[in-house]
Amino acid sequence: MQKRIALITGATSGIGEATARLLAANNFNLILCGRRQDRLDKLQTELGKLTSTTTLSFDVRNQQSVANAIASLPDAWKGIDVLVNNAGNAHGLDPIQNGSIEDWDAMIDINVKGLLYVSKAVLPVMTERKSGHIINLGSIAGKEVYPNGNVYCASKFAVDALTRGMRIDLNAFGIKVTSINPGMVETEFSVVRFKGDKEKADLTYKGLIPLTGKDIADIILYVLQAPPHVQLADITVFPTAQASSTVVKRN
Ligand code: NDP
Ligand code: 8X3
Repeated sequence: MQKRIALITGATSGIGEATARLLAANNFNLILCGRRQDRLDKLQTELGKLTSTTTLSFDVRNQQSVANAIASLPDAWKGIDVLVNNAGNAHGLDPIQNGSIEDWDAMIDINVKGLLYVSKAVLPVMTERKSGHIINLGSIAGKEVYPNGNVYCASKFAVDALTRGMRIDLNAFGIKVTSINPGMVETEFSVVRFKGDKEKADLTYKGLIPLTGKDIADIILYVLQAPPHVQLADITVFPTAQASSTVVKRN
């Protein structure tokens, strides 16, 4: 079977990195993206033993960098079959009246505009070939608002709306669009949210078994291995200990 080309944003950590590892072992060639070139290099060295890989380092907030990076791909890499729009983070967890403008800008610019910029750069090849698959990392935060989640939730509600909009607009081109909406996944997510405070980050997962990046990667692989006529639209996944954003059973 011919290998498909998958471009993964946010491949330097967490869900994106786990997805890269799993897809490398399952018949995909990979375009690994992130800002931290050292991590991209390390991952490329590791996964290069399993499949063909290339790396692109850009900040999804910068539209010109996104467009330039994707345009710079050699011809052999231009036929992207799968786009995993995964890059994103929460910045802060504050009541709206105390929120930082810098955090708000980061979340809207990365989680919403960044996803749009990358999609805009990749879509021409998919619409031209009338095939492709876009997987957007949403969140339970895009389905329910929780205390102090305000702007992060808004950014993920936007991802939910964009996923639905993409599915409608790209229907005529035979392009599949899937959103995956996890609850708590232990990655660098909370360390970023709490600005490097690892102790505070660890409290998020205290007394429960959270999901791992690999759990989400398994779902992504399942979605990508569905037969051509099957389009998984929307998957919400929790750790067993979690029932909603706010209902969590801890030991
Ligand atoms: P991590 O912090 O572990 O990974 C985030 C990734 O996004 C990194 O690879 C980072 O790469 C990349 N990234 C962040 N900002 C930028 C930027 N400006 N430009 C380019 N890349 C960027 O978090 P997760 O793996 O948990 O998060 C991945 C996705 O899953 C996010 O969209 C998140 O919202 C979503 N999610 C996470 C959940 C969780 O509980 N962890 C639950 C639900 C959804 P680099 O810093 O090298 O640029
Ligand atoms: C990440 C999950 O619950 O912290 O999107 O919003 S949560």
